[in-house]
Amino acid sequence: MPPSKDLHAFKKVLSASKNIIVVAGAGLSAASGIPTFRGSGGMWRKYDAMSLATPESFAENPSLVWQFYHYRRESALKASPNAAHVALSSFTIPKVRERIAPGSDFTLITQNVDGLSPRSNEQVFAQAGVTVPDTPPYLIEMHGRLFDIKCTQCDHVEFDTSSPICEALAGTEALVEKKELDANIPIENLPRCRKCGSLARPGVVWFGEVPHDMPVIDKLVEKADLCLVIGTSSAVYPAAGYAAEVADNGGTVAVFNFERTPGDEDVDFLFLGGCEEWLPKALS
Ligand code: BJW
Ligand code: ZN
Repeated sequence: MPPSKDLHAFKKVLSASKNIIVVAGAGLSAASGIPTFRGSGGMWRKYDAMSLATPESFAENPSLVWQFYHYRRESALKASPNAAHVALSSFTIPKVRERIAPGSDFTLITQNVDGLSPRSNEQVFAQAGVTVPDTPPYLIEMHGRLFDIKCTQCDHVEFDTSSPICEALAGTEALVEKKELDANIPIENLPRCRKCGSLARPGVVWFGEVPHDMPVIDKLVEKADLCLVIGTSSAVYPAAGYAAEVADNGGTVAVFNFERTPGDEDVDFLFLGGCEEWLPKALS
């Protein structure tokens, strides 16, 4: 049977679900003006992922990789959460969720590193005047954060939203836009660890590295009876495998995406279009 696009039927399933997870990707932030990775307009069309998003590429050319991430940091700082982030933040608040899916737990597992989900949470929770309990975790940034600066030697991590992150990178975002990355910034002028002075790197998870909070995520996926897959091409593992695992365990899967993605023919619900349009309707 093809996936249903019946929002009313989805809301009925949502209201009866107890362990709800969202697996989100770059499409969640697309309406905030942050480019996705794959597909038309995606960053990996313009840049080679393997020469920017691997530990090996950083070891070979930290200047080039830092320019790319400085550009990404500056874009994220200028962006604001969109209606999809806000709908998810609102759904995170227990007293809001109680009206929609009584007695349920909820966790947003995002692959995004742009900080828009935590910023949206801060704003929405403050506006509602609530503190949300930490158990279960309500937000997991499994691919790290653009604003974490991580030491290559002592592993010290510091959250730093300075703009620019260091003087040598100031203004180089224009070069990235023109695809004229300049690989010649001396290593001593790149971001350094505040603790030991060694070269620091962006605190994101590159290909070949283990995503954050894996044991916690594994338990959440195992328990989930509803999985919403939002704005991800489902091309990168382990996140790409979560929906199938929930389905194998008898749970329901709903995909929200602009376009068709691998495996979506087997899901229960498929809502094609912008998640910033769908989520405010689906989660209220
Ligand atoms: C909209 C929209 C709108 C647009 N509304 N929708 C086979 C099995 C298992 C693993 C592997 C395997 N083969 C290879 C691997 C390893 C590798 C991998 O998956 N490679 C693939 C290429 C095959 N994975 C890893 O290396 C991971 N680590 C790992 O596996 O460790 C081993 C281990 C795991 C667990 C336990 C123990 C050990 C690490 C992966 C790290 C990925 N890093 C990046 C860069 C992060 C830093 C940065 O941001 O620069 O993460 S790559 C990039 O892709 C980024 C993203 O988080 C990730 C996913 O992309 P996403 O979010 O799906 O974006 P897009 O652009 O692909 O899709 C956007 C979607 O939105 C599209 O579908 C649009 O249609 C849609 N859209 N507008 C709704 N308005
Ligand atoms: Zn250090």
